[in-house]
Amino acid sequence: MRDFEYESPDSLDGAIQLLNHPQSKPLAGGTDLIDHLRTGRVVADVVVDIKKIPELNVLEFSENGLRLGAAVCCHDICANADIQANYPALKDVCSIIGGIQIQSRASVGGNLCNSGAAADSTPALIALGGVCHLAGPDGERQVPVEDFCTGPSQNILKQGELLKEIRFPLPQGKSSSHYRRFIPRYEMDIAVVGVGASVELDDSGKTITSARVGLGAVAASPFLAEKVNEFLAGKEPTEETFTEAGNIARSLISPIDDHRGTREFRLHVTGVLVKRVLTEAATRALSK
Ligand SMILES: Cc1cc2nc3c(=O)[nH]c(=O)nc-3n(C[C@@H](O)[C@@H](O)[C@H](O)COP(=O)(O)OP(=O)(O)OC[C@H]3O[C@@H](n4cnc5c(N)ncnc54)[C@H](O)[C@@H]3O)c2cc1C
Repeated sequence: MRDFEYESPDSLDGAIQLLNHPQSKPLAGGTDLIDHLRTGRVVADVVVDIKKIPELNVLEFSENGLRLGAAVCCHDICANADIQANYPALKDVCSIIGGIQIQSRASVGGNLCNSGAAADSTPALIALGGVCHLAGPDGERQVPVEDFCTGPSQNILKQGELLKEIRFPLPQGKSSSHYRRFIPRYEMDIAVVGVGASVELDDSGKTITSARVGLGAVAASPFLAEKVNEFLAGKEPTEETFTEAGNIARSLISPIDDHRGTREFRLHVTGVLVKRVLTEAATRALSK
């Protein structure tokens, strides 16, 4: 591994100043970055540890929704009772990223900023309506999670800019969410398909008021399946509805062939997973 300077600022402004250096990189849990530095995929003269910055460690639930600091690790997310009750898709995803050691370091912010096509958290963040709050030399800006990734390992972050936190709206009424992926092994593998969904039902539980489906590993970046969302609004939460939602999802994806699965396999699995994830999200919502 090439030598680099290690900095560990305790303020957001301090980190932004250090990151204005063209060969600098933020380090959260380091579960992607250290490997990329070691293998030369990423080259940095300065590595800026962001774990000590208070704004990036916020984990706050209120009537305004959830504020999730970009550096909060998966383990702390899983252990949070408000997240378990109100944003179960977030718990679903954080409990399957790596094992306990990885979850104790890895952040959802890092997972999103690494911007892998098969990153597990991104479809769940999209389904939950997450909004990225970015901070950089030119000030702060906000962007929905579905507009953050622009291609494999690419995103909208500018030099010196950090993902500060992700905010999620407060779930309304009878609503819930779920994330599930297909992997060839039971654990510790990369998603062949990943699906996140949130579903809101009316008071009777017989009509879907709104739904959001995020799809991962089936296109260059995870994306919001808007046609599926449009189809679901106003429908009954039945097996037929969710089967058709899966069929529509199939028509939106552009999967690749690789050693984990063929294009045809991914097309098939996407339909199956969309149906199962929506069914589970609706079942959870009905129990509210
Ligand atoms: C054994 C193992 C198993 C894994 N299993 C899974 C899995 O099942 N599913 C899955 O999706 N991933 C998996 N991963 C990858 C997962 O651990 C990472 O994607 C992790 O979530 C990244 O978070 P981090 O805090 O470690 O980020 P880091 O590695 O510190 O950073 C990742 C990238 O994001 C940038 N970055 C980090 N934070 C910010 C920020 N706030 N603002 C701007 N840029 C930032 C860094 O510069 C770097 O480019 C696994 C990794 C390992 C080693």
